[in-house]
Amino acid sequence: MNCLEYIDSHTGGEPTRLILDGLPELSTNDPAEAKALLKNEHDWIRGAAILEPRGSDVLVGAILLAEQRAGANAAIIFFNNAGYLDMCGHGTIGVVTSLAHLDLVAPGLVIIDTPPGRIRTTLHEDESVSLHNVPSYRYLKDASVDVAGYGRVHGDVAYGGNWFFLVHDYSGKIDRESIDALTAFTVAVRKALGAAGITGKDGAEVDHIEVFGPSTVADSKNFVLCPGLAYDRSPCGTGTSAKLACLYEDGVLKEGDPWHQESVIGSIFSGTVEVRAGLVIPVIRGRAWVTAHGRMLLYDTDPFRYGIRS
Ligand code: PYC
Repeated sequence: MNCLEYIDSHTGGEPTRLILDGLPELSTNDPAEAKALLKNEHDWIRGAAILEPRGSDVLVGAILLAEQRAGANAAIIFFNNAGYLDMCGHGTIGVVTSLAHLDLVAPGLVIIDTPPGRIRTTLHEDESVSLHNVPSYRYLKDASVDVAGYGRVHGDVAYGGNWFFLVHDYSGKIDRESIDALTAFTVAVRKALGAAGITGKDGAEVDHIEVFGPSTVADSKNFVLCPGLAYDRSPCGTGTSAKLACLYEDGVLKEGDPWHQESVIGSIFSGTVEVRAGLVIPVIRGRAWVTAHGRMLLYDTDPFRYGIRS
């Protein structure tokens, strides 16, 4: 029987499951190499931890590698029900909060290595976490795509640690009552982007779709469709980073200006941009709470020990 030790948290309502122990030995502490190994040789961990019956489509998983490179506090690989993520903002906030709960890190600077690079985070005295994300940028400005049932839709393709399509012309409501309509629209947009061959850099799939509307408590309210069919309960750290990069490039936001992004369920991240050597580094701040710490048991006789796969 395999046994996976995990700790669960949520960041603004979006859950993160950090796998702490029970993992096979990986021959590397390089997160990009570890991600490829996990994907190609040990995908059973993702299935067991995230898919039903132990997980759900809403969960984002994170694997804490047994070893990290010099200068880092931890090395993390993120994944979800659809596959592996490059980076995850809410997940990073959840991971740092979980590591603090386990007394593995203290308030102050916490360095996390991820596949696209090293992330400098700060665990603040008020238990919120801020993270300096990977360099973020707009790749395509005002691209247009014909979306079946909705007509022509315009938006930016931007990178914030994952690839996003930031829709410009959604006029529906962004609230909890509209989640089915928002999901149907964003799924149709993603499908249309794929059919039209609109991608990120080097042909990367644009697998996150983000729509915006007015907020009464922040600068903007969003709905983010994640890879698969689940939506982000948080304002999405990488999605907010992609938005900040576009705002900066449009001259709407200057370096150091504050931005508050509300999620569809009302949780808020604050953010700003720093510019280093011409690169836009979004800084995202939010709060997570630990919700559980336990062990998943994978009996050899359980036909669904590695998840219910379609
Ligand atoms: O916060 O970056 C994020 C994120 C990506 C997918 C779900 N949350």
